Amino acid sequence: MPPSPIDWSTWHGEMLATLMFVVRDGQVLLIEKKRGLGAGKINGPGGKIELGETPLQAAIRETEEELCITPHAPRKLGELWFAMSNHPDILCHVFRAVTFTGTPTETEEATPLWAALDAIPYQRMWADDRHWLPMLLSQEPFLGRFVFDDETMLWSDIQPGCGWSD
Ligand code: 8DG
Repeated sequence: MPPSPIDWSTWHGEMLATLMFVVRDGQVLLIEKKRGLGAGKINGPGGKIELGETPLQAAIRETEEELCITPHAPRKLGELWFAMSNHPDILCHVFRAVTFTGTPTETEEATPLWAALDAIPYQRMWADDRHWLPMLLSQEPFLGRFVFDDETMLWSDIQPGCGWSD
């Protein structure tokens, strides 16, 4: 990978967002996203952090809104820093949970989809996901930084994280 086109020391996320991955019985709960950034792709539930919310609160709310389930005791395992060409830059907090209440249900925003941990549909996901989702699934903290031109990943770097607080 060439040197970063971005000076990350002065970078900041203009939009703050979350992702939530529920892992149970050898499967991970994903969504087919129906609208917003990344519509048509497969992802974890998530979205923008609203004013006054913590990342953890936002991650739980978005999962409730998109899938009608409440994840329990999610643990933050990563941050994703996205420098984007055609969208405000995004700082995304990534959580993992192993229990939840409710039944994953299709909503206007998302269709639920359980994927086996050895058959994750990376070809239908954002290009960076194959680089960090395995770390999240095996509970290794990470910091991923990415430069995108539209939906093309131009640069990427993943570092092991030092452990995150929520
Ligand atoms: P909402 O807050 O109104 O529910 O949704 P929104 O305004 O449509 O926000 P959003 O489009 O859902 O926010 C973008 C979501 O996509 C957010 O959860 C972060 C996530 N996301 C990116 N880039 C990437 C990526 O490269 N990989 C993955 N897995 N997720 C990404 O923005």
